[in-house]
Amino acid sequence: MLRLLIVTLAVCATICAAAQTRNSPMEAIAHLTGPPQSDNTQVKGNVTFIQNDCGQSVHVRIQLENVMQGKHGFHIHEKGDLSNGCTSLGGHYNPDKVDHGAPHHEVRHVGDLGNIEVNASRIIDITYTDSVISLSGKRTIIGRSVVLHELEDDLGLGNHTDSKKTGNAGGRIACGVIGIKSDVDEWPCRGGGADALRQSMSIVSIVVALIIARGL
Ligand SMILES: [Cu+2]
Ligand SMILES: [Zn+2]
Repeated sequence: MLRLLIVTLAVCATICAAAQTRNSPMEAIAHLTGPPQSDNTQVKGNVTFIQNDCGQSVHVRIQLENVMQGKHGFHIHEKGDLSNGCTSLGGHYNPDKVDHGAPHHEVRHVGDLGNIEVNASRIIDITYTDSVISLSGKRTIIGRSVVLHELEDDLGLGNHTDSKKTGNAGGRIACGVIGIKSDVDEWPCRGGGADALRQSMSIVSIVVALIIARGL
């Protein structure tokens, strides 16, 4: 009887843990536009973000047109305030208050997504993955912004005084606020630490139940 109870407990704990795993990805989108350029065209397009589960890497798809050929700094900025166009979006999203860097550097702003390189077609459609930004948890990028710069980001390796702050990437040629794209009623993992604690408690209860069951 006791054994049956413990097995039931183990099964329940497994289901509880499984119930916390999402099976539909979280998606966000920023629609980018910018001021008229020297040839009167305007950069426009979308940047979409997909995260399959809380704490996992984010897939970033960048689809833009009318971008001048060459390399352009590409960042997440801290604010979602478009009241004064791209200029009111604040600096790079940098909750750790560290130096600017490259996406693959140990030390970088959360918002440092490096450069995108555009060819003569002036159109870009690329997808890559970043393991530092997140759509969920305490440091979600939802409500913040995407900024595309005029110049190449020197990734914190240049001699300019702004190198360790902004990568000296020049003006802002396009921007957009990151909003929710998924069909979700409640955004998951907002609790951050609390969610992680609940998840680890479920795992602990499974392990304890299995140890007791084996002992009987
Ligand atoms: Cu920037
Ligand atoms: Zn930065």
